[in-house]
Amino acid sequence: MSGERYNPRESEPKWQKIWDDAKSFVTANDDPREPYYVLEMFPYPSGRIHMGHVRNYSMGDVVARYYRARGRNVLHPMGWDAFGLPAENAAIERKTHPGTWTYQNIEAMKAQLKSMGLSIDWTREFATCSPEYYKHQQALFIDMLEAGLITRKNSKVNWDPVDMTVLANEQVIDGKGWRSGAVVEQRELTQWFFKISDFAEDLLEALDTLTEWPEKVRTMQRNWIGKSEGLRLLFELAPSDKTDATSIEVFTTRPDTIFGASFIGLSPDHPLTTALAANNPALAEFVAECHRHGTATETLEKAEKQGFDTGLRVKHPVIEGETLPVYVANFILMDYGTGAIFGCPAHDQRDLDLARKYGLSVIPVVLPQGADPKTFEVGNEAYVDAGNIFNSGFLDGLSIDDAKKKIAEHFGAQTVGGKVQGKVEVNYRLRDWGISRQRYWGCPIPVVHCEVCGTIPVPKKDLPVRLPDDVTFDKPGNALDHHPTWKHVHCPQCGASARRETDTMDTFVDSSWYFARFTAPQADTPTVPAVANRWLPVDQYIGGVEHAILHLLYSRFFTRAMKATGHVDISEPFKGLFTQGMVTHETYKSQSGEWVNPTEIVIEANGDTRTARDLKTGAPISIGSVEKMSKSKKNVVDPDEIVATYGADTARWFMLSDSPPERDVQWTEAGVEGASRFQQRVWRLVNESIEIAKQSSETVSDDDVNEKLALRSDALALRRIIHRSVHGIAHDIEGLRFNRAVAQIYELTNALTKALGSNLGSAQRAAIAEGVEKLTILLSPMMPHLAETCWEVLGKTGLVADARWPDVDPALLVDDEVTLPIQINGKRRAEISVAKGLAAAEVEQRVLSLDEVVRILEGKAPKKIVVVQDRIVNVVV
Ligand code: ANZ
Ligand code: ZN
Repeated sequence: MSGERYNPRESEPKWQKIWDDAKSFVTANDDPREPYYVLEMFPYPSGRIHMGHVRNYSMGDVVARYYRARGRNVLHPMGWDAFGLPAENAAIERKTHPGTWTYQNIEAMKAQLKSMGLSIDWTREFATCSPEYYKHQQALFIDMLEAGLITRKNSKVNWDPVDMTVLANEQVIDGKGWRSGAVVEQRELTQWFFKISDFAEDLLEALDTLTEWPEKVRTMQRNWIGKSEGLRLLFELAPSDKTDATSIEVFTTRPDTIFGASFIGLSPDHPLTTALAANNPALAEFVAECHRHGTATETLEKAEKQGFDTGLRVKHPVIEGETLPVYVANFILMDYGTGAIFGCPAHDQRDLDLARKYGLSVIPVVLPQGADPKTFEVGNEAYVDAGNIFNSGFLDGLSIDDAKKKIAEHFGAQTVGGKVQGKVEVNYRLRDWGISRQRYWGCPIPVVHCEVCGTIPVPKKDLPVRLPDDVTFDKPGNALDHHPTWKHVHCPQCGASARRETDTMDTFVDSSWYFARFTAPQADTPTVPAVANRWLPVDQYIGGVEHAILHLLYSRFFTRAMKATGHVDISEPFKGLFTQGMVTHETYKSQSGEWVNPTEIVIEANGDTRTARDLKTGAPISIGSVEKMSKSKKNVVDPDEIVATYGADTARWFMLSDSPPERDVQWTEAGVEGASRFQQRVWRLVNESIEIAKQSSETVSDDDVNEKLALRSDALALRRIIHRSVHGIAHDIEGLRFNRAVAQIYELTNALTKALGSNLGSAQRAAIAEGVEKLTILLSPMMPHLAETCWEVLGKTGLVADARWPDVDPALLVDDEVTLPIQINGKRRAEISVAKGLAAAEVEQRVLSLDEVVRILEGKAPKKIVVVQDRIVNVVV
């Protein structure tokens, strides 16, 4: 055996089957041990796993296996985020059912995940597209509807008139549908909304309690919720024949800049705009043009600022006798604040862009520290930072904050048209979550529209509202709506003919509570609250930072909504969050500029320069930059091929070893080969230690090893390394510093390899036996298959997957060596380094064998030796 190379292709499937048969990773809810819940963001079943998945799941698996070894009852489930548009598109292309495509992909990807040897409890697996799952989601919807957490309201949507569907903001590109290329229209549709904005303050405040989340994610959520405090102000309209309105109400967070106001801006959807446009075709055309460009905040931010002068004017509220023009501007949203602003170009970039375009005045009123008030000007960049107020009458000289207070008091004492001015208002950027999608492949919204009774939830006993199987995708739009019979039902309340809701839920709903369902995936209620409360919150959630905002915020909202409806008793779903970096790879291009896959080339290294050639033709290939693996750049590596070539353990090891987990990791051939060589090194080490291990290991307990070793300092030194590794690796895994844990395993392996040799004393043999056994356990979270094989050849009983994490002898962690001066007859003659706390007898013995001491003693025995522990050695001759 010992001469043979380790063969992962043989060993990996073998252990996977043994784990399966032994139900090693099946978790019982009634296990009395302390629970630990680790979860990786579940995948969308696109068809194949990619290296990003390999990295994500390797990390989660290390955590899961580690906490199992620590004696925790670990929940580590897996499922499929299985609804969504790609399945419908595939169905259209391949003329199959979206479900067929989805379940085929699940099967393929599950086989891939299994080949990675992940310690997953597959008995808890589910796909969100199965009626067994979405039936409970429908029940949750009904509970939330009854609890007032859901509303139905009109809302503007991006409508693609060719595909006949609503588009998400991200699907509108330059005002056109991403698939059809058709000019997108704005339509008012009645849609279902989750009232997430009711929770804005709570979602914001509770971020402070999420101390195990990355700060950057908390910041992103804070910004998304976007709390701002400001004032509502009324601007009195100068009399005009164009409108009967007497004032315009604006929302501002910067009332301190009021002396710098140079216009009033209205949203294209402001009621006053609509009223004016009715009699003004040019304005109507301007509004229509704004609508064509979509209302996504990002789109608006990027779009060129456009305005339309309505000809109306308002009175300046603080400058006697002055008036300001009223513009309609494309960047003002109707659903924020009041849908109207006062523009202060000097201190707001959007206002400045508009002012420059239409020649409006730009009056700076905030003076940067140290700037000269006589010469300070604003060019094409608004000044948005701190300073003192100037050009502002009674506000001059104040800081921004003091000016805000003063102007609020000033307005608070005024009325315009009978209304008190200056109402303090808190606003949130967070909007209610619109979940209606006009798509087939999603969770049906369980309501019925009855002309008599209105909108009636489907009775729970009738759930699930199943998707019909006999659908066609030959027409654009929603296949549910086209279905000849599905939507025609009787009203659950009065029995009259009624219409089923044909919208389905946003797929983000599916992923907003799956972590709770995993705790009792077969229950006939959405959760079993007692069980869910025991497992939740998830101790460690791991996934991509691309989900930092929506998915995590929706899940946080949903957990609160589930609490309000009695399904869980917690508010925060994820106690610890970790966002891993991406997997990158070099890019390659042919002479003609086409991307080339890494498998189609050979690389030659010549000193520091590397060149690439086409594997088949020998044509030169240029080596490009390192980028995130993506199909479009062809710089992807297929996990299946890696597993087939090197084995899963090697792939896992490399993914964990090369970079800190929050950073990007670059996949390289050299790196994966290094990981593979390390695997063989461990294997050789273990094989060479088999005899030693078998002789000593079973009889060695920590206590008697210490005794036996007391006299053998290199054995002791090795034991220190072993115990420090056990301790340090645990610490690094708990802190998710996998690359550092890996580095320590390298060190331990080196130390053990070095210790092997001939003429080993019994203490050394015991230490090596101990070290190899512990190394196997330390290795098992990362290279679980290799670890099992080592465990087996070492003659250990059971599975290493069930082995306890080794105990640490704290005495062995005190690593410091001390250097003791040696005085002979009161004169310092030599020194010796020994482990701190080393027994006097051992120190004495080692001192007496030192060359210098031997020389001075000239063969005589000393009269006396005094060892002051850790301080000094006095020898009297
Ligand atoms: C005057 C002003 C002067 C403003 C200045 C800013 C800078 P936050 O902080 O994000 O809440 N605003 C108000 N309602 C708006 C709407 N519906 N659409 C677009 N912009 C709107 O932003 C509040 C500021 O954004 C408000 O303060 C208002 O412009 C603008 F030097 O008022 B400000
Ligand atoms: Zn009815």
